[in-house]
Amino acid sequence: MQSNNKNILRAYKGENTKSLGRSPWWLMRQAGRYLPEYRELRKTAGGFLDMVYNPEFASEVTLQPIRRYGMDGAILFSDILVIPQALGQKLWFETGEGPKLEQNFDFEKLDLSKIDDTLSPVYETVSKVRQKLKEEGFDHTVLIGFCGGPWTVACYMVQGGSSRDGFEKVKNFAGAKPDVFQKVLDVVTDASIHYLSRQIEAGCEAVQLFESWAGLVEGNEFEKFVIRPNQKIARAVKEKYPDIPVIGFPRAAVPEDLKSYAKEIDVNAVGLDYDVPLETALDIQKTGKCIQGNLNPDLLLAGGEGMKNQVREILQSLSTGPFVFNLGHGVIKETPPEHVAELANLIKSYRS
Ligand code: 1CP
Repeated sequence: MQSNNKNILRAYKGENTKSLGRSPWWLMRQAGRYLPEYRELRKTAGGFLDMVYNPEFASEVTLQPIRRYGMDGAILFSDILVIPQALGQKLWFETGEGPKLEQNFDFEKLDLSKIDDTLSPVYETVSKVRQKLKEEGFDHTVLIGFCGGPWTVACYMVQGGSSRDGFEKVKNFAGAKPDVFQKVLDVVTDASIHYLSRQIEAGCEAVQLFESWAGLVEGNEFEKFVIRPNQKIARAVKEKYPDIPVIGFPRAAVPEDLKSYAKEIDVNAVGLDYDVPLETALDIQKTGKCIQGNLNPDLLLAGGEGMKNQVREILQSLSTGPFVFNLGHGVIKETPPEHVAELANLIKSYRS
């Protein structure tokens, strides 16, 4: 099968679910700790980053959910924070605490020239995943590459890790040192363009920009910190690889900002979180863009009738236009794998 005939790519490019038979689907964080086989492999690999930079382990983990559930999209196993690490800021993961990045790093030292020294194992993972998908007969499954949105990546870089207070420190930093903050955004943007290009050259068939903290800014700041850098990345990718769909996921953006994001940025698809009002989703879909989303991960965790009802509601409302089923955010690690199996059956048996 020609890769550009795969249904999920047709949906990203604007075809209606009706002409595809059923909605294509995949789940953010589908490769991860809710799967026993992931936890098993993780024990052998050592740390999370040891897994990311080992193409054999990372390709296996990417394939694990596909072997169980046959999603239409396989998300590359990596992390958005490999970019700051490749640019020279130290990165590590502390058990139970999540990511940590070197504090008081001198952002003048960010160095774009050697990022592939760190990132080349990720490109090798991409080739391995494509090869395994082919060998194992997953002809309908596309490999989706990704990077973080520059605003989200910069939040972690300035904060030095996760935040419990909505990255207050980052907002203060951006206000006190606007030039330095802009430089961080610019370097991360350029690194992301390079990183996505290399992922595509190694075999990724679509790419997603994870702008998970988009909702922390609004209006002018949203324009400056989220729209502009995302637009620069989307445009550069489209210019070089016009056939590769670009998906933007500006999580928790307010409806007005979300609509501007969809209108101003050259993305094929917009990922929605579970709080987005249906009218906003339909307004965006009417402009010809594909919508991706947006089951609440808490409902997948709980399973049962609550999940079934919301899945049907989403499929009914959104599968009249170009649509790819996903969650509104990542799979929660306590989610029973059987609930994902049930979700797969619901999506595969639903006809719009
Ligand atoms: O095994 C473990 O303990 C590590 C948990 C883990 C995993 C499975 C982390 C640490 N990253 C990942 C993989 C990952 N991260 C993928 C590929 C696999 C898949 O999706 O199935 C992707 C696309 C990401 C993207 C990512 N990393 C985002 C954007 C999406 C989102 O969740 O909002 C963000 C914000 C990160 C940072 C990060 N990395 C890891 C954690 C726990 C976090 C979040 C920290 C926080 O909550 O602030």
